[in-house]
Amino acid sequence: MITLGEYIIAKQHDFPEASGELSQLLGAISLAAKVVNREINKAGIADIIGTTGFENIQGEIQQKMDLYANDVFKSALEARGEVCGIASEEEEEFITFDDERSVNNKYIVLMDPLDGSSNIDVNVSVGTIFSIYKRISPIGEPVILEDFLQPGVAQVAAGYIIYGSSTMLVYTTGNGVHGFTCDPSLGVFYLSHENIKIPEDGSIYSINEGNYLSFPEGVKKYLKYCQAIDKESNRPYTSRYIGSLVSDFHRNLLKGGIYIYPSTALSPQGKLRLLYECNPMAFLMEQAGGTASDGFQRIMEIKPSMLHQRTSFFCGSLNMIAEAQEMMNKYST
Ligand code: AHM
Ligand code: MG
Repeated sequence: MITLGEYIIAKQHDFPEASGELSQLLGAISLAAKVVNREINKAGIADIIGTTGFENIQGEIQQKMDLYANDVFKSALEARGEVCGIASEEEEEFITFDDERSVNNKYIVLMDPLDGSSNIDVNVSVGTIFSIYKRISPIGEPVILEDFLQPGVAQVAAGYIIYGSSTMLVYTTGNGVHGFTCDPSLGVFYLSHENIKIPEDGSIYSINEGNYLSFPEGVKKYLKYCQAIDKESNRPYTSRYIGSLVSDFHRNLLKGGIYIYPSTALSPQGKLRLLYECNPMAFLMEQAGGTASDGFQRIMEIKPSMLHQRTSFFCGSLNMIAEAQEMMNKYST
């Protein structure tokens, strides 16, 4: 049984310049995950389900657990003293850690502390997503917006925690994707899924089909392709949509599949956020042998201009994304 901490130390040669910093940083993230997990597990009997009555910067109703998770991850990252700033879905502006130790750090973290949080009220799996970059501003000075607006290709690490039937932490530092399952009796993450690879041909498609009428023509055509009967390519595919990105992504990663959140009437730029939802998932997906695009171009090459920027998101098995992109190019340009 190899723990997360042991594994990171054993793999430190993958990431020599970070030496102990990355293990400290992932240690802070895994500690915060255990605290959030403990609260989620008792959601029905503690006063933590439901909304706060407030909206976040993106006009979305904040759940009590959104704010709780945000505070837990923020405090854990600040206390560990390995990052110089963070950005979060729940915070309008990025946060600078400018005490003497933090200002000399190299790394920043972007996160969605609790993705899919409205699902907690109905006991459905949710997740935390994180993305780690090296700052581009000089060490010793406070972080600046440009540190957070780097394209996904500059990520040094990314991952998620899924609070599901078991709690898992899955991460990459650019050398494969590795998954750890939490033993709840010990509160320890053990290596359970080393070097995860997504099948090149999947047979699951995940999309909120209720928005069908306002999907781009290319997406409509692709959905009809998924539903067509063709023995050779194993169609019709199976439709699975949880409405919790981490859960939909995790299932498709293990089984093979495609996740699509395209532009819709309600979300003309797409719903998901580039910096702390799509980029980290794209990095993981590419490392697992899959791919991620906005329908036309690689997600990780998009140059962000805003912290809370949204994008269309197509993510999953190589050949499924290729087919969907072909339809986009043919019908939606
Ligand atoms: P959130 O960050 O506010 O929780 O929103 C992101 C979530 C994703 O987890 C999920 O894939 C998507 O929104 C579901 O959206 P919809 O309900 O429109 O299908
Ligand atoms: Mg989210």
